[in-house]
This record gives sequence, structure tokens and C-alpha cells, in this order.
Amino acid sequence: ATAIQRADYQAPAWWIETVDLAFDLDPAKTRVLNKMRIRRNPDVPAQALRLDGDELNLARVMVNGGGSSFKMDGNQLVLENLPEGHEPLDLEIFTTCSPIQNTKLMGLYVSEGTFFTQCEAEGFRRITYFLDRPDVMAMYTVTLRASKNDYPVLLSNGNLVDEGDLDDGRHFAKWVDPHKKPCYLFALVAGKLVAREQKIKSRAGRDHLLQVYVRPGDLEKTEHAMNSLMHSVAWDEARFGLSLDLDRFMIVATSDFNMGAMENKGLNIFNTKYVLASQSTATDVDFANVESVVGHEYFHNWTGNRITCRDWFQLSLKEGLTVFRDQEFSMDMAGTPSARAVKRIEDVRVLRTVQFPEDAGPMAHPVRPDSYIEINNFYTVTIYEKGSEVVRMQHNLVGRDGFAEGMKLYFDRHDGSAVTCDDFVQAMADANPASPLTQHLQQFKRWYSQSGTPLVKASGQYDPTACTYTLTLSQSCAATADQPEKLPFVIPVEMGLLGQDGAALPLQLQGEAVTSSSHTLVLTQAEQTWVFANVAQAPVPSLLRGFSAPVVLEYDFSDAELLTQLAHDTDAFNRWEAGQRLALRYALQAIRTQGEVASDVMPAAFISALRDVLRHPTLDAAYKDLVLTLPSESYMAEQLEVVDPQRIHAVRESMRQQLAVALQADWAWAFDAHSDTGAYRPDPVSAGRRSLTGSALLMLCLAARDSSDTLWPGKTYQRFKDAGNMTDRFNALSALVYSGATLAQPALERFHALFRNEPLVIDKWFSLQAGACDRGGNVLPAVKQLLKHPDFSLKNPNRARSLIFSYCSANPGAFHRADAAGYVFWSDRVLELDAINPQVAARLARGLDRWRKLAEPYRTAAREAIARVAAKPDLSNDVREVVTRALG
Ligand code: B3K
Ligand code: ZN
Repeated sequence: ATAIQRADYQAPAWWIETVDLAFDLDPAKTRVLNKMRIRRNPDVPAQALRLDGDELNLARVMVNGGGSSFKMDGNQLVLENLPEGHEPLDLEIFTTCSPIQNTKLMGLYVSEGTFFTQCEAEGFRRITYFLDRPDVMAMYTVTLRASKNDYPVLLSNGNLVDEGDLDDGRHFAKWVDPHKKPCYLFALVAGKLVAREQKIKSRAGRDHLLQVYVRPGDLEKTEHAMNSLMHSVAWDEARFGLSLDLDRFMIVATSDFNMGAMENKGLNIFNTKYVLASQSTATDVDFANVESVVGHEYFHNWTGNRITCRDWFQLSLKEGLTVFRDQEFSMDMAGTPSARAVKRIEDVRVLRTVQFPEDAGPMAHPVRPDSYIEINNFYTVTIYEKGSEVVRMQHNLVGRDGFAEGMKLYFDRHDGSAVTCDDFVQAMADANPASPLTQHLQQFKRWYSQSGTPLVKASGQYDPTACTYTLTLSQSCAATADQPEKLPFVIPVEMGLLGQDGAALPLQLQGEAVTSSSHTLVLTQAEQTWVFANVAQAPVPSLLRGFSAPVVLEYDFSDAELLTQLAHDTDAFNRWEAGQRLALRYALQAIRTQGEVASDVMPAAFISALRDVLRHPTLDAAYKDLVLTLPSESYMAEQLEVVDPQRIHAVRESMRQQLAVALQADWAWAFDAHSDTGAYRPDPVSAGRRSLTGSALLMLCLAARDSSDTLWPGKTYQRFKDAGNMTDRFNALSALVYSGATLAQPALERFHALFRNEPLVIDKWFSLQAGACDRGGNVLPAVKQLLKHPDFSLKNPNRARSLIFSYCSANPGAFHRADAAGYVFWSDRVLELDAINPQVAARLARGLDRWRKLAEPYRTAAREAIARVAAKPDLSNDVREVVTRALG
């Protein structure tokens, strides 16, 4: 396969104006009649029409009602002798495909007897021959015909305009989408489904019908998704003035889905994981995820669907922006400043533990990539999460109101078209002529073109006689796998100064008026200096507040300065960050020290500062829980040149044990003080209490290991049994499993028996065991045993992820084995999965991206495992691209 280059973009030689699709749905052989009205693009030289196809059986091609000559060029159907001129032509293509054999879950497939489609990015070509590219936007009419008994519900995009019975027990439905769209937003669903319905009136006074379709037994688990959808509609109107542009908006859930969900116009298709939620089967995290994914897909209706991407290199145009919107939505829903901070910290944690490694590894790519082999490999944390950070920086540089103005201009200019990332930034800048974004526009765009995580080094100097504080910031960015040279970025650094007692000091840049206690410096040069006047005492700088840019910030903080921030910083993000910096500092020291890991990696002063946070009278429980959570093993690994995963694991375990034992009485207090959360509601405050009690239980079970006390494991088992909601139940179960309690086994068995008919809960059951703390190499044999469990299936992506990914990609201490058995297991599964579902296989293949950093013997063994995958001749493009880059 050859790489596609962004620089090679050319406008399409043909436009497709209307599409009339008729489906005769049958699992083994579905017939698709595709009638298109097409027209030459007058702006480009005349060319043959080349239509994309994939695994289709072609039966007939007609032009203007008559037969037509055509040829095949690889997978493309080529029509060379079409009439000249710019009159529209009627093209008719008749194909068949086999949905039941479609295990890739791209195109038209069957899941539990129901038909679904997934077209983004290039799945529509698996349904019919088409110009499968996002800049070709057409009007769609869709007729579905199927057995009425087997497929009573027939759905497609837009409005239902006709339906009725046919001969032989079949029926039909005809749908017309009132909006033009790229084919990746096409969808159909046919099967036995039921819907929760809700009528709403928009602010503008328009009536809409909202529907959430699920399998018959699941209806009572859709209330939260429906509420989330209603909140999303209201939020987009209130915050951005964007209203629903459809009479009917549908969400449909399927248990076989390659990712989270898909924003098809008016017919979102979701992984059940992000729709179904009830207090007895879903955790608080699940509830929050449902809200955020429902929001995300809904917000795509404007950012993605009304304005779409010119080509797939522009993917972050819709994804980065829509992630930014869903993050803001979740924060606004959360309400309190403290709950907003918790959400921000969680988002940053994902960015730093997953995106930073991606940017430093073999798959490094800019937010707007320059080339790809398989576009599905580029639905990455860089495109999504870093893309969102790049939008967030624009938001912060132009201000909240300026951002709203920029969005308005973006829609005024581009509604109904397919555009580029440049078009977005340009609209933001043009709407805010006086902003620093506009002042540094060309340079700011490097965030889209340069990969890599910038490093910002800060140093400060206090002059007690002049009462000035001089802050110097310098930036650099290491070469990445894809780009050797980097130019300076535009880096907004929000900062403040604290007195030695932690009180905020007023900020006054020399020669300027006092601003406030927080200020954003815009770093554009390789090195810049700012001088603050009237600083009465040597300050503690609080830098990069709210994580104002996706960079690594280095400053030579003393332990005392970090303790001051941890106790006092008014910026909740940096208060948390100070604790993380300290924990990381002690962890790295212990990792680098030879010999057995000490049991007191953290000094007493830090432990005591953490106790103060845990016991704090006013901080939210959710926030406390984040502060008391140690940085992850993978985050620690990223800080090291050479990674010994076993050493990291041992150090982190030891630190956790230290926290468990040293704060035992405090954890017991925290458990008692927070364990009654009243009637279940998934709001952030009560969710925070549950998450803190969950951590407390784990800590108390860990402490019990040292003292071989059975009180807390017993209490934990009791709570597991009696819990009134899945969060408390699962937290208790996890505490037993992670602490290696003898009660873990009976609890796991009981849990399985209770929930054997709840696939999403069984996923958790698999995942928990695959993610368990490795004690003497016991996890891999357990995982292998679970592969043979009757409930396991490699074909179901959720199940594959719950067992295999939880082990290979989320449990480094168990996966990186000196005997290489983890890697052998990984390569076997990658190959096995690749034959079924290349997209899912390629995700798993990413699991060894960072092999070069590993210490021996891991490094050599990991490379061999990757080479073993690469040696397979008939790999998919998806996996081939990932392993080639890894070895490259
Ligand atoms: N746009 C889809 C992702 C499609 C992934 C294709 N491999 C979901 C989303 O980001 O909302
Ligand atoms: Zn998206």
C-alpha cells in the first residue's frame, strides 16, 4: 500500500448531487441499487469518473438509462467515456454484498440479527461504488426493504416519508435527508428494536422528536442517554446559538462496534457502552462517559456534519473542535468550579499518559498529518485530545466571547461546505483582530503542522532590593519520528505568584498596571523574559495554570515550594499538579536507585501534606481522590530514558502500600465520612464521594495485607454484596482483586453469576481480572484461561478490549515479563484479530509502540514480537502501517 499525501489533494473531478439508494436487506446477500445524479466539476480538467469500492459484487452499470462500458482498476470502477459537457448524468449501479460475513464492522454488517452501518472513514465504498471522500456532499433518498418479521424497524438519515407492506412478508421504509452530506455520514439500521422517545421544543420554537433505540430488554437503561441528549441540545443552543436542524434525531445502540459512537446525520450509532446505563449495571464513570459521548456525537451535527472536512488530513477540524465542545459541555454540566477542575485534571491526565507517548513514539504525527497509509490509524489521541488542546488555546487567547464570535464567523463563512483546519483558525483570528492569536497567527498554526510535545523551561530570579521578580521561559521541542526540525510555538502560559505562606501575590508586569492574581504570558520566542514589579517577597511561581498549553513544564521547584502549592494554590489544577510533581520526583529517585525498593519512598512531610488534603474540611471528595492518586506507571515510564517496567511497578506498588499504611486511620475516617451517598444519583459530588470511598477501601485492604488483618477485606466483601449501585459494588470488588484478598475469588464468582446476562458488566469482569496486580506472574495464565471462557469472543470488540487490551495495554506490570510470554501472547492476538477486524487489531498493535525505551531483556523480546507480526505476508494495511513504523 502506498502513502496518501496531504500535499496531493485535488478537488474532485465530478460532483454527486443526489443519491437514491434502494436496499433489499438480507444478511447473506444484500442488493443495493444506487442511482446518482452526477456532474463534472467545471473547475478541474475533464477526467474519467473513478468510483471507490471494496468487497462488492458488481452486477450492472447504466448511464442515462442505457448500458455503459466500464473497467476495473484495482478496487476502483472507472467510467472513461462519459458524455462531455457539464450537463448532469444519471448513473445507476447495482451491487450486492454480504453483511453477515462482514467481521470488519465497516460498511454494512449484522450484529445480533440487526443491520448496522459504519461508514467513517471509508466504509461507504463497502456498500456501493461512490466518490468516497468527504468533500463530495450530496442529497440522499434511501429506501429500505426487508422481512417485516425479522426487521420491524427500518431507519436511515433524515425524515421518514413513506412506509408500507410489500409481498412475501416484506415491508419498506423511505427516508429523505433534508441536508446534503458526505457519504461517511450515511447510516441505516434494520432490526428488532424499541425506542425511548421524547418530544422537545427548541429555544427557537421548533418541535423535535428525540429517540434512543435499543434491544427490547434494554429500554430502562436509556433514561440517562436521553437526558444527556436533551442537555446537549439545550447546551449547544445556549452556549453557541446552534440549534437542532432536524425534525427527528435518533440514537441507536449496538454491542458490536469498533469505537465509541458515530455521528451519522440524524442517526447516531453508538456502542452500547455509551448508551446503556442503570445504577445497578453502570458505574459513575460509565454515566459520565455516556453524557460526554452523547454530547460529542450531538455536537458533531454542527462541527463535522454541517461543516465537514475537505479531506481526512483535516480530521482534527471536526474531532479536536468537537472534543473541546464535549469537554466544555461536561464542565458546564458539572457546575461547581471544583467539579470543573476535576474534569480538567482527568482530561489532562489522558493527554499526558496517552498522547504525550504517542507524540514521542513511532506514530508521532501533527494534529493535521501530512501522510497516512490507513486513515483508520489516525483516529488518535493526537487528532482528538491534542486537537482539543489546540482549540482550547485559541479559546484562551481570544477569550470566551471572542471564541463565540469566531465560531459564528466560521459558520457564516463555511456552513454547508468541506473545509480545512486553516479555515477554522482564520475565522477565529478574523473575528478577533486585536487578539494575540491574530498577532501570531502564522506561528500559531505550527500547532497544526508540527508534531511533538514542546518542553518549556522556566527559571525565576527575585531581587529583594528592587522588589522585582524576573521570569525566564524558554522552549524547545525534540525531533520526532516524523520531523527532525521544530520551530518555536505560540505557548500561552497562565501563571501567578504565591507568597511563602501560600497567599496569592498581585501581579504587575514592569511598566504596566496591576493585572490580577493570574496572568497569561504568551511565549513565542525560543527564550523570553518578563519582569514583575513590586513583588514584596521571594515568590513561589505557579506556572501553566489550568494546563494552559499542551507542553511539559520544567522548573527547579524545591520540595518546600511544591508543598506550598499543594497546600495553597488557588489554581486547583496546579494544586493537584504540585502533588503529582512531588510523587513523581520520589518515584523517579527510587526507580533510579539500585537494590530493593524501600518501603518509605515518600518522605514524612509529603505524606503529611497528603493527609491534610484527605482530611481537608472543604475540598471536594473527587478532587481529594485525584490528589491522592499516584501518577500512573506509564506516565512514570515516559519520564525515563530507559524503562524497566518491573522496577516502575514495584516502586509504585511500594508507594501505594506506604500511603495505605501511613494513612490507615485517615482512610478509615474517609471511608466512614463519605460512604453514605443517599439515593443513587450520578452527579459529580456524590460520584466523588463514591470514588473516594472506593479508593479508601482499596487502601484499607492493602494495609490489611501488611498486618494480616481480616477486618477490612471482610467489610469490603460485605459492601460488595450489599451495594445498591454498580459503582460501590465494583469498587469493592476491585479492592478485593487488586489487594489480592482471598475473598477476591468468591466475589468474582458471585459477580459473574449475578450479571451473566449483562454483557457490559461481564466486560468489566474480564477487564478487572486482566488488569489485576501481578503477584508472581499470575495474571497471564489467568488471562489465557479467560480466553477459553464461554463468554469470551474475539469477534466482539468490547469483549476483546476488555480482556486483551486490559492486559496488554493497561497492565504494564503484568504484561512486561522477563520470559517474554506477554509479548508472545500479544503477537498471537494481533495476528488472530487482524484476520477478523484489522481496525481493532491495529489498536492492539500500538501496544508496543514504546519498545525502544525498554531495558533488556524486554527490549529485544518486544522487538522480536513486533518482527514476528511484521513477518506475516498478508497483514492488513492497518496493522502493517503500525508495525512498520514501530520497527522503522
Ligand atoms: N467520528 C467517529 C469516529 C470514526 C472512526 C472511524 N475509524 C466518532 C467520533 O469521533 O465522534
Ligand atoms: Zn468525534
